Amino acid sequence: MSVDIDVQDRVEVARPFEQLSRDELTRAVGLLRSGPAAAESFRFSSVSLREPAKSALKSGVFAREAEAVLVDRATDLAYEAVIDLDTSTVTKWVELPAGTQPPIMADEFAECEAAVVASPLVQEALAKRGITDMSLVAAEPWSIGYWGEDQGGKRIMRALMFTRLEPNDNPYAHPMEDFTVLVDLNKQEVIGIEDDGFLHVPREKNNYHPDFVGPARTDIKPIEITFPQGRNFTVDGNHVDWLNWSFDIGFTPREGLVLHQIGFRDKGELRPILHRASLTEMVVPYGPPTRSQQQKNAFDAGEYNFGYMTNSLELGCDCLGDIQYFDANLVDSVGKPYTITNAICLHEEDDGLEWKHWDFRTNDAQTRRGRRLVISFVVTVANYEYAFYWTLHLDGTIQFEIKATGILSTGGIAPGETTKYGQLLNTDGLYAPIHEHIFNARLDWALDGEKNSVFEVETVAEDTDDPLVSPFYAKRTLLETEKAAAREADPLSHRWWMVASESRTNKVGENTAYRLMPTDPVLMKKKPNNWVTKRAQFATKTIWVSKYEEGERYPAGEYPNQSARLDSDGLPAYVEADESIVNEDLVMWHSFGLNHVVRIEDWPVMPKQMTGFFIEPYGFFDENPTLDLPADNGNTGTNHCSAK
Ligand code: ABN
Ligand code: CU
Repeated sequence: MSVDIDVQDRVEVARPFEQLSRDELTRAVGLLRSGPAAAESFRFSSVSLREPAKSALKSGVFAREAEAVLVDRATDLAYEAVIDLDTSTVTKWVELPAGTQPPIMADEFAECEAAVVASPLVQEALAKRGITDMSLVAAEPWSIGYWGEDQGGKRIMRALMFTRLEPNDNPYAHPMEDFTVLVDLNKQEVIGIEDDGFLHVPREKNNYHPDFVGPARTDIKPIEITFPQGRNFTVDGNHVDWLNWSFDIGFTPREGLVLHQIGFRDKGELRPILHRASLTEMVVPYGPPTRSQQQKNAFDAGEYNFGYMTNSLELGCDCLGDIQYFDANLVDSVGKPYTITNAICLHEEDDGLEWKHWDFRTNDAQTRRGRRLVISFVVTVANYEYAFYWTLHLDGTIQFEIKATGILSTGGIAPGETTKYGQLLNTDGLYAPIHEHIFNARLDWALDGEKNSVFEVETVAEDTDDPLVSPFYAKRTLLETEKAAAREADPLSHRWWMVASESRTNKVGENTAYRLMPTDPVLMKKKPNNWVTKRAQFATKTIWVSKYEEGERYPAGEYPNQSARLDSDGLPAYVEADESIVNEDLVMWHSFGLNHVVRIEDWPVMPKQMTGFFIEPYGFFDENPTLDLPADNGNTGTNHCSAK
């Protein structure tokens, strides 16, 4: 089904990246239901805004479109659709190759768990472990990945098994090691039990909940953050202006929060920095050699859709201060729109010291405090929470930070044994396996214009035998092609990457630039021939740079779920043509994260572990752009930070 539409029919939409309203979602689903997806067997993996192409954005005229991904449970086939909301037409309806598995739907999680606990085979295996109360059993559906064997087009998950000792007990304290259950999601039935016969289930209670840990301390006094003269930011729909910064907020089922058209107002001129910035993927490989630990690997964005796992945030809990929230509109698997209220939190914070100098000769001290704007959201992926923070600083720095918290994914060993592959959590055979969280952020640059180039910069010493003179300098290497730009970090040479404009120079004649500082450069620890590594090629390099192509959106490809090899999609495919990236429209992909060598302190709930990166101006401005900060820090007239 394809319809030609005259471009003149288009209405100009003021906000190109504003997510679909519930009404628009209802219309998109309705058009599919009254068209190609009429059969009840169709499930909606996602329906969301189809972002206008860059070419259309430039013309200022673009359609309001929805894109949808569906699964037909009757045939195991998946479909992609595009719906033109201006003309109320389904303009694309494409059957995907057999075996393509769209991300797991939130409803499938619950359906999978229900099928597992209802299975007599499972109940029999549980009885061998002394577990008979099914209401206490927790089956946790994990993507099955790919291990060299095709699943014949079936949509399958593997449930890890846990139990609770009472209804609000922590199931992760009671894992059943090497006992897993395979479920056909489209048929909602158990198709296999993998029971390696390890029967010990750790039974010590370990819980973080106040019902278990007892009274909270009472010695903490309140903190309040107020803006007595009003906020420093303004919000118009999904557009935000804050001091020098300007950007649009978007939200997709796959990525959750997306920032669009990030620019900095420099002496009155709005200068573009990033066309689009988002966290696009994460993979979690596990270290222990046992079957069920090796089988664990999750592409949390591509297989589960971060947007669907987004929390509704609470004032004073997730964010503190004068908060602006944004809701997220999604559809459930039968296409019914729903809203996650307060899905995104935006607020301003004090940023500590911005700069200072005390002139000891004159006894003049100048001190300026910084501010930062934080735009955040939090997802829960079964056991884990990830809180994602984009932070804009007054000096032009953009920081991305992730707090990993929640509950460890645990394993069981025989009581009294130890393992080098993880951290014992108690003496009843409970341990937490070593694993990695390797994230990938997609940075679609527009630095002072569409055309940019990338340089690698390292601090190098010149060869010399002279004990008195040993020069060193920052060496720049232009990365000329896509393959040459797949690079690893080297913290000892202080290696980082600089994105330079090709159309603008600063006051000393250098091309204006920003730099990516890879502060947490972990890479895939599994060997190259392992299936997880093959499927998560993005996690084998710290940065990748691809020439912008519409549709190149996700580092592990459009459909990583159950996908065999992802080198036909995702980053390996995006750079395969090895195109020139000099003076081009560029996308940078940064892999970073945590090697989670678990601590006993990470249990029973993990105090935040941080990871992230910075992008900083590097010759973008002609001088420190915060010289104009007031010495009174906004408290009119006090000037108390300018003192003799
Ligand atoms: N947090 C790991 C995970 C991912 C997907 C499903 C279950 C658990
Ligand atoms: Cu972890």
